[in-house]
Amino acid sequence: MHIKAYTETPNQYPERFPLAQNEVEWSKKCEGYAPIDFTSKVVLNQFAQSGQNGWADPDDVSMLAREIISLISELTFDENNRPINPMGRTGIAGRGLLGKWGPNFAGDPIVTRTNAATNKVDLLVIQRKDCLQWALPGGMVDKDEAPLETISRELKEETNVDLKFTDKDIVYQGYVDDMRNTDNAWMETTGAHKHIDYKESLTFELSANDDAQDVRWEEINDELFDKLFASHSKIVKFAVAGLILKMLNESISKVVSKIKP
Ligand code: RP5
Repeated sequence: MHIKAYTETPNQYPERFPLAQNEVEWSKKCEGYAPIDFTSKVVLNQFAQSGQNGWADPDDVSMLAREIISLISELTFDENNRPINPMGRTGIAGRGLLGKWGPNFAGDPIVTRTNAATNKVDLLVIQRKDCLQWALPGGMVDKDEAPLETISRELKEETNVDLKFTDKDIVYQGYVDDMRNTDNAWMETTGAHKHIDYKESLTFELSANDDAQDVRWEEINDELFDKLFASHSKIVKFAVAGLILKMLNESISKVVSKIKP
């Protein structure tokens, strides 16, 4: 846990409190654990400017006008009523670059195609402007927005691809090992998958916009898994497993239909 958070912390973050693997779980002892409390000025200014209507919570949790609920588990709170990261210690307290106390919800589209030229499965990826890493074209859930709406909106904004997603497309809901995570604020996402016909994919007019500086199809292989942002490889693996099962089922149905009684 916290592999990316620990090894790829954003530049503006203070150093994370050194933790051994067996000190991450809150139930395990961690002698003298004293993480620096850090919330970015960007986050504090956002609340100062926009109040409860902006994307950032007040720094004083007692002023929160909402309940803090996670997709993962029931949350526990510290002596100052701040939510505690259910996946364990991260070495930094506060919210870092994240606006919300507790889970910060995102939506991630996983769009794949079987490349007729290579016979391999490709994934639609963007290059993020903030860290230059290749990633799913996802983003934060806006106020009063359903995650499936976020997924379509972010896909359109970052790649110019227009697709609608339904509950049946959801392949992942849970924690994201994101470099911005802290002991009191972390990412949770919903990932939804669509496998597109190759000919249809050729009609897409790909264009990188918003938080993306590049967009392209990349073959799904170990090299891609090694470089994808945050937990995106794990989310794509769930989608690929579902795709393989679907293809297997279709092949079995074809064979069965040919068997004469
Ligand atoms: C990741 O950060 C999520 O999986 C999602 O892709 C992304 C949302 O953050 P922004 O792209 O809005 O920075 O944890």
